[in-house]
Amino acid sequence: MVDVDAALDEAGLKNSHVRDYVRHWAAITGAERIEVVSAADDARLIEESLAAGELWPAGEGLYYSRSYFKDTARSEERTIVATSDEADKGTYNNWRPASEMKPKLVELMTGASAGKTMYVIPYLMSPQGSPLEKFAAGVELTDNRNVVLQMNRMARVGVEYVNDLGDSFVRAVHVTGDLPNLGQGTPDDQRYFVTVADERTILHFGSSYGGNALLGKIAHGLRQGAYDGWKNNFLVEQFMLLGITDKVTGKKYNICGGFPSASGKTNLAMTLAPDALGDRYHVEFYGDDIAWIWVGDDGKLYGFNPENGVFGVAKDTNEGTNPTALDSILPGSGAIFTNVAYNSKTQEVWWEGRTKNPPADVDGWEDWKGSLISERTPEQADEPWAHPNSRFTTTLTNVPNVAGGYADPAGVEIHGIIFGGRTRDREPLIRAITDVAEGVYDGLTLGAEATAAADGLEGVLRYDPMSMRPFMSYPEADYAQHWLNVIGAATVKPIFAHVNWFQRGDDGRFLWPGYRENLRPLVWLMQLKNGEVQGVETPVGILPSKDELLLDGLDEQTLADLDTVLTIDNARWQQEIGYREKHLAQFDGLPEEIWVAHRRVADALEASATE
Ligand code: GTP
Ligand code: SPV
Ligand code: MN
Repeated sequence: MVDVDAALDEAGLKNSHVRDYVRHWAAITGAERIEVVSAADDARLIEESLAAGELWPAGEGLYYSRSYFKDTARSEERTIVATSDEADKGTYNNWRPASEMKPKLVELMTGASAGKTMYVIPYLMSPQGSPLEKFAAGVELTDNRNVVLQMNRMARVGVEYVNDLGDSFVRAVHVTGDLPNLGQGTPDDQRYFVTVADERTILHFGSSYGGNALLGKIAHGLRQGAYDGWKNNFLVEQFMLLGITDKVTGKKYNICGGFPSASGKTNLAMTLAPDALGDRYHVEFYGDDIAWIWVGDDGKLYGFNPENGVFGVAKDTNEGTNPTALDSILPGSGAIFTNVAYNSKTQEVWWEGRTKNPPADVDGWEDWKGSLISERTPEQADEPWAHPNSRFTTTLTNVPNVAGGYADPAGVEIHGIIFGGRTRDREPLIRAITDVAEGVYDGLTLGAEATAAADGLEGVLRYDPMSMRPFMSYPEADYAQHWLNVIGAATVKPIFAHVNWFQRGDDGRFLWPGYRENLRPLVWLMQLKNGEVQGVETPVGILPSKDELLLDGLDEQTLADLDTVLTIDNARWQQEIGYREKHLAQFDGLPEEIWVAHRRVADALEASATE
């Protein structure tokens, strides 16, 4: 038997509850060695990973890794939220009884780390000293060194975060499993990604990538966090968080918001002011994927980013779309690239959209699976070099426009909450909503277009309430009520808005240039909140009039397309109302206030159609 106590003593891990937990799982998983890690171990672990061939150099202080090709960062169909109360069963949380799932996971994990090191990662998913800190501490146990390196970048890691906490930490156990033999995506899939929410225990088996393996981020930072928030009066959301400073007035506004995965949270949070507005506005980055939000003693709404790093989508990241992201992964940053293309001779990395065309000289280039590009058959010529969900991992301190106060335990005041999907028609550039119930209703009916034909009908959304569908941990009706309660308790209310950067013309082109230009509608929203502009009332919210948007520097085509992106297609909206009704009807016991908001919007659309 491995000497757990010796390893814990050596690391100064004194919390007896943590020690019992490590001992318990060391016995189950059968790990051969125990190693407690802290952020200070990163350089040594990097060297070990390079020597072991788990990581490759990708320039000075930059690293490259590959996940097993059948592994996925997230697997909704294998993800379960378990509790001991069937009333916790919702539409999207794949609820199962804890009594059924725990023995299953123990069985899968038994002996599954034999011969491996079990790393003990004490972590914190919040700035230190925050009022929500007691919900943010956890200890991940993992048998995978790369997971440690990822956690070191994405969370605050060290024994100091858990030594004085007693029993209030999340138990997060990750066992990789025998990746080539897990039947990923087949009828005998062996994987399970379980959050036992009422026991604050996370048990993930069968992956070593992304949210399936870095348990601080998604499993704790979102699923467990949301469940804890429900019971303790705060909100936990898949939201980006940014600050906009008006350099002329000196006023600062903070906006958070949810966009379904891969719909542009990272891009928006890292955005720079467009050149024409750069003298007036400055944008600061707080977070790109998660926000924890609460009402302070002064009645204002506050939020922080619980993460310490960015796990960003590589695809389409370039000087035009996201120069900030490129600056955050420069040599010396310690960034890790996963599943992009790699040149084993020059140690360069590349992904689709990094440059218009892939490198012309394919010598040394390997695709994300490690196959040489030069050996591709003509049929393989069109396959992407990088996986579409390839990512870069870098710490917040590397993000050039990270806000000075990003780690402030007091958080920042939230002035606006936005929702944004991917919709090729109907959704205007921005529509503001001042009523809280209508704002919550709008979040609940957020969605992104079904992409694959099999996913659904043209024009029908895959609804993704508040962008939390894959992370929902309790029933949607309770979730809606919880939102009404928390925001209702704020004496200074945020303004809501729905945004859409993805409307397309008949020829398929994007009608709005997006990216840096997205600052323009956000500035308008804050001006509306301040009463500096009036906007135009419509049945679905207040839209900017054309002359209210700051238009300096936009091209002719964009100016012409504004007529489309700033109008409401009433017939299309009425059709959408029908789809929404079915969507909301899935949630038993939805608060009446949400239905009232829905009917108010539906009636207003009908009235304006017959005007
Ligand atoms: P997760 O990390 O998966 O939660 O996703 P995310 O919401 O952070 O997504 P991300 O920012 O990585 O989304 C990237 C995708 O959205 C890329 O394909 C971008 O090119 C595209 N995108 C982002 N902003 C815009 C925009 O303003 N306009 C257009 N047309 N595309 C955009
Ligand atoms: C997402 O898929 O929304 C992510 C990446 O942010 S992962 O952590 O892998 O879930
Ligand atoms: Mn995400």
